[in-house]
Amino acid sequence: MSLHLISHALCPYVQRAAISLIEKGVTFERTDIDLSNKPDWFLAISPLGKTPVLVVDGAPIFESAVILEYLEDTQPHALHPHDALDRARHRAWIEFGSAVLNDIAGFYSAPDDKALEAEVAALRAKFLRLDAELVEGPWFDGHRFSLVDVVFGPVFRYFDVFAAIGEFGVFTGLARVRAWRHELERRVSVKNAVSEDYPTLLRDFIRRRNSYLSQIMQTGGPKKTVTQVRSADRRSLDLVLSGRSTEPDV
Ligand SMILES: N[C@@H](CCC(=O)N[C@@H](CS)C(=O)NCC(=O)O)C(=O)O
Repeated sequence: MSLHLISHALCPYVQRAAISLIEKGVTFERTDIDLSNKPDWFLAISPLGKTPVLVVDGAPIFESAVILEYLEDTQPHALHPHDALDRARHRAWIEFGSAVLNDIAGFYSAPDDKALEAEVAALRAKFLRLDAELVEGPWFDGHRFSLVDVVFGPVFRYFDVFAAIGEFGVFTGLARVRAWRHELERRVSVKNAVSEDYPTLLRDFIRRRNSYLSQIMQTGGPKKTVTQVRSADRRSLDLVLSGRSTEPDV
């Protein structure tokens, strides 16, 4: 069987497929395309004009969640739980991961400080939910690396670049999420799902957005924004957290 992943260097949905393929030890070819100048051959096989597409023996499959399911159906080293109810729960959290990616896009595209604060609050609310969901590490499902981990590897990767731009307080005090993030950034499959120049490419991409985050990149960290976010967030934080971290993070 020949597997060819049609990819974009920064796309988090592509990374899902790449991480799964690496975890499963499957050989695959990968071709990056320019999404601002989509080749005709790509448009011919991608009905929504989006990456990823996985071409299986010449047959294209689109939508990352579907690609992940296909790889579960056909390749070794299951990343989904065996039990149907557990699988349903994992699928739901994969969907949640896509909602987090939408908030991340909102964050780096926010036109002004108010919009950025709203996106930080939305992200933080989602990670608070996740923190409550995580029970024992190192992975989402305890000792078993699963597709939910596959999906959150690319999510957390964004925040390594955001952290170099400013302190946004998204993960402050969320000990379980932070521990999970730390494990995921060290996982070989997660690391190898992007090229070494990913941080540079992402910074260039953010700079070109002409968003509030692009401005912060040029003028320095958003100290005022963080203070405002923290005070707005304090009540929900106090309800949820038993310990408080003062470490700077994103
Ligand atoms: N629901 C899709 C989302 C894929 C997606 O949004 N891909 C982006 C890049 S990360 C894309 O190709 N965007 C190009 C466009 O929308 O024109 C999936 O899970 O595969």
